[in-house]
Amino acid sequence: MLLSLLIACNNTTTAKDAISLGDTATNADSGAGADSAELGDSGGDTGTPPACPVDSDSVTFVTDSIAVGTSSEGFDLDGDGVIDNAAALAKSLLDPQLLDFTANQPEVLILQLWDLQDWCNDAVGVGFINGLDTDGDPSDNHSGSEVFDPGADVDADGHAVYAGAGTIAGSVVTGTIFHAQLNFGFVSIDTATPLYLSGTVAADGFSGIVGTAVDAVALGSFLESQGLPASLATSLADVDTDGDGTADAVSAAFEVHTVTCGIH
Ligand SMILES: [Ca+2]
Ligand SMILES: [Ca+2]
Ligand SMILES: [Ca+2]
Repeated sequence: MLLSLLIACNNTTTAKDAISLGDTATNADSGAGADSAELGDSGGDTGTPPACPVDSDSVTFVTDSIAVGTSSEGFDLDGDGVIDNAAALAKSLLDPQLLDFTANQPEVLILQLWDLQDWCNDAVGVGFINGLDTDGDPSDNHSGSEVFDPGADVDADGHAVYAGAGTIAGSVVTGTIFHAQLNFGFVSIDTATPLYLSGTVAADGFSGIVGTAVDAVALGSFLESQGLPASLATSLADVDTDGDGTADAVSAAFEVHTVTCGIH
């Protein structure tokens, strides 16, 4: 299970701690408090303090594994105190599509962090980049050294245009990306809520949960393009983004694992 990796610097952080952060402000507070206590324990227990220092304008990680999260994994997108992950109901249908996407397609999902000085305690910029594998060979995409074309998804500073703010505390990273467009080849889907992430991060990558909601109509078009029924999206809709009393977006959370990569 990916979440078993949520132990690098904070060896008592549980999956629930890491993913129940619909209220990001509250979660960031509690995470920071717990981490300051645990870091000393971690070092004493293992005798190997985490490698915290880093000084990098930006780091980029490519997704090498993505699967739909379970119904208990995700974020509270509508503020009612309950995790929202309607896509969990379609996990068995969607996971094979995601596996094929990750293994075989030239489009890649890249997580970027910047203004990064300390792997264990820092405020950072976070963003998502739809990258393109330009060598026609997907077999080296997860080698740790592949370089992808970020296209128009980075600004003049080389930072993701789909950006937000994040916090690293005890190597647990939480972040909010205010809006993103996710490119699955010939179909792009805009997020209908912010995109949240929570997991562990270190020099070799991020591992954790990424969650958001997408417009039900747009998702229906995407499903149709994949040979799946468009009506599935309507039936899964659970988030009312415009406040008219009718759910119009589908919440979705994913278990994401990444490895290092470059962009040019
Ligand atoms: Ca909720
Ligand atoms: Ca490649
Ligand atoms: Ca609505």
